[in-house]
Amino acid sequence: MANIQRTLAIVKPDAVAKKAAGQIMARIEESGLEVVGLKRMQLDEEMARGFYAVHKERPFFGDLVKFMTSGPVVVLALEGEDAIKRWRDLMGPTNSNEAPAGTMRGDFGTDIERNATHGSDAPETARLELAYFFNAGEIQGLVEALP
Ligand code: 3AN
Repeated sequence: MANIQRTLAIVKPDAVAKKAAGQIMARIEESGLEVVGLKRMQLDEEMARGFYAVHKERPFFGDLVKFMTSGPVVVLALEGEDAIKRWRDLMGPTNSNEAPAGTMRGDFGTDIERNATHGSDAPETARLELAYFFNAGEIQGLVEALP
């Protein structure tokens, strides 16, 4: 049975600054995933802290917030069969130093912090993360029944 999902992708400030957002979107579309929501925005500290709240006790939290607010991001809602895993596979591992060529993090990132892209890791986080950035009506999904 088809497992159509939505997931949140973020083109992080490093990749936007490198003008890689278009290439990243092209690769998403070539992979067969659909971009069903899209906005470019500057995160403020409150937005970034809230988004990464699960990491707030981690030693890298302050740096992460600083990086994510260092310039504009492009936030995307993706839809397709197994979209969550497919987008994470396209991104590659968290650490860009370990990410193979051909992956987003391998090709456009620098290290574990400046790693070019974000992707939700599970259906529940995808729902929460999409709702964090998109209002009702800002996602034009192909599949009616999805939240
Ligand atoms: P992923 O984004 O691959 O799911 P998480 O959820 O473990 O990875 O981490 C969230 C973000 O926090 C990462 N994308 C990365 O930017 C940052 N991060 C994770 N671990 C570290 C670390 N050890 N040092 C600096 N930044 C980190």
